[in-house]
Amino acid sequence: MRSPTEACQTPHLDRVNAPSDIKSLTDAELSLLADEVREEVIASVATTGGHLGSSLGVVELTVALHAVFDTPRDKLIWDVGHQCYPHKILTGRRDKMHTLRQEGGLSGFTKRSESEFDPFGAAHSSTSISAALGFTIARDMGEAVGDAIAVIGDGSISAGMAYEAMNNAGAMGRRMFVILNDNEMSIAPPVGAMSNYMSGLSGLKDIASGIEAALPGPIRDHARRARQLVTGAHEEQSTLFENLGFQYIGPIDGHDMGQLLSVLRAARTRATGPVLIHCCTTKGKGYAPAEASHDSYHGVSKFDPATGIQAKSKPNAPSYTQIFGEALADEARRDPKIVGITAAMPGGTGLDIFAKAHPNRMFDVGIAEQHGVTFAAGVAAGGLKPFVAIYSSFLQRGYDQIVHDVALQNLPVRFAIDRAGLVGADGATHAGAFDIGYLAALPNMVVMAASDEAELVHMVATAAAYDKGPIAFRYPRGEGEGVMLPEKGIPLEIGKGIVVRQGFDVAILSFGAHLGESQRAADLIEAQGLTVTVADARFAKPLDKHLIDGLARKHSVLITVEQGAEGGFGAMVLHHLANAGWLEKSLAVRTITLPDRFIDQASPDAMYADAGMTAGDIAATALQAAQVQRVKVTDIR
Ligand SMILES: Cc1ncc(C[n+]2csc(CCOP(=O)(O)OP(=O)(O)O)c2C)c(N)n1
Repeated sequence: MRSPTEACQTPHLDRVNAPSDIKSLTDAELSLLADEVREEVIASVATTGGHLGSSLGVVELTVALHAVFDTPRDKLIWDVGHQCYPHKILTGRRDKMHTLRQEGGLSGFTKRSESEFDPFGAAHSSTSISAALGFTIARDMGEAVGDAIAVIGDGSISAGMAYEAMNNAGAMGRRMFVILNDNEMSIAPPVGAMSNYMSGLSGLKDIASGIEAALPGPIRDHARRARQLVTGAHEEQSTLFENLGFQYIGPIDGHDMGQLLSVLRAARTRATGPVLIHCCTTKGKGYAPAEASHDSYHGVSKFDPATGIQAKSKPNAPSYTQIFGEALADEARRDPKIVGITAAMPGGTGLDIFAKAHPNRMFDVGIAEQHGVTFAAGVAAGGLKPFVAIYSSFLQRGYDQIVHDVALQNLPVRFAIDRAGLVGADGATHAGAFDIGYLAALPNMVVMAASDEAELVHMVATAAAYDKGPIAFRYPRGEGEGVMLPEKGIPLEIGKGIVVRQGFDVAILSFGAHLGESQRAADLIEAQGLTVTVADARFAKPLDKHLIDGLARKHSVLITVEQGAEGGFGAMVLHHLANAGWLEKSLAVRTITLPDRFIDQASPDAMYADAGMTAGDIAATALQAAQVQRVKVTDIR
């Protein structure tokens, strides 16, 4: 297999098949290795797309960590894992980098099943310190584990979980390492008091006393001078991290191989308790288009390495995300009580559009979904109308807050749930699979799903108008169906679905954005001589029992369809059918859901095919249920 940079000279990288090979390089050669790794990252992400900026920022750090620590015995844990491309290149996956984020290829994050050098999988942020502490305990209780090193960004360390872990680790006092990768960026510019605090730290404190003696003089002196110049702070002034029980080392220049190696070697030799090394880096380092870009090329599509220009496919229709942002901004023009809340994802959720129109009514809480949900509960209790826009998979973080702070108190928080269903290249960690089930289980909650972008506009209006309690609406990643958009959203009747196609034999009851696929399935079924009713349920809670009873009464087959896991909409419908006595009659019922397994990355279409949710799959299921034996399932698929 031709490596993407075969044309470039990579003499040092060519010698590295595993981190053990790095140990034989001199310090000067390690710098050259880092340069080659950087070129390799640029060349390979140019062909696949991915998290470029974050990976470029940690090239030197990755080389230095592998040079000093003894992986895989030592456990190197990358928070989020989106910056791990240099790590993948150095840990035996170089020749597979061209498959990154593609079907059957390397994951875009760390993944235990992919490599022994990925001791802990990730993709959701702020888990690394907890996991590292867990490995530390395993080591101290005699397992074959070395040191644990968590590498966490300044954005990710803003989340509560990171502080829960440091609180615990600091009190335990066991030897472990946290590398704070401070590039002063999250996806968007980081927000919050902690972010300000860390910026202030640049220069505040120098080398922790136990380790100081092991460092070369110039580094010690440089840090001390920086501290005094910048802050005038006293020698004995402590950082927050020290108050939490960590030895604080830094700040150091995360692109200076000499500094990195000295500090890491000293820390590894001397540390007796938890150590935090504050490492300053530049997101997108070493690639001019990334360094110059407003988002440091956090996530890119394929691009031309010479110019940095990304290949953007021309969308046929605006994205659901954009439609949501515009619809909410429009509602908010008429309703001054509406506010928007995001957890560090203003661009990803479309709330940047809302913020442009209503800058004082948008709140970015940082990567803090739990806090964001309870904050919204407070905002609602205070009399406003909060719209919390969070991806389905990240909302999982805020679940107890949804139960305890929102649903139990019946507070009218509006949940805009983006990235519902399978999402493509980000894979299983980002799949919006569970929200229907986990929300529909809750008393007081209203749960809607948009079947197209016009429905989304109406659901935004419905949520704005609905004040009786919490309400959620889900919609998928990517572009809409291309339907005409209404001038203005009209609130839907709560708990009412609609029939969009009338037949007599088979009924397909779709919840959400698989309505188009359901229609295509109906075409396939009708080609076999049966007629099909297709209904858009709109609501998983409250269920439109009248609609369901009507479908059950008039058809011999009822199929539910949803872009979510078992235990969601289909389960809600089955509860009703069972309790209403329909299952004792001659009705064949089937539920089309995501299967009970995690689905690896591919294109969304390929992932839905893997899930058994294509129009052909739905039609085959319906025909089998209708006992149309003459049709072979394989024919129709
Ligand atoms: C729980 C959770 N919420 C949101 C995200 C989306 N997300 C991915 S990376 C990122 C920013 C991380 O910033 P930082 O830790 O500073 O790393 P950098 O990309 O700057 O290197 C965010 C918000 C996530 N992965 N997990």
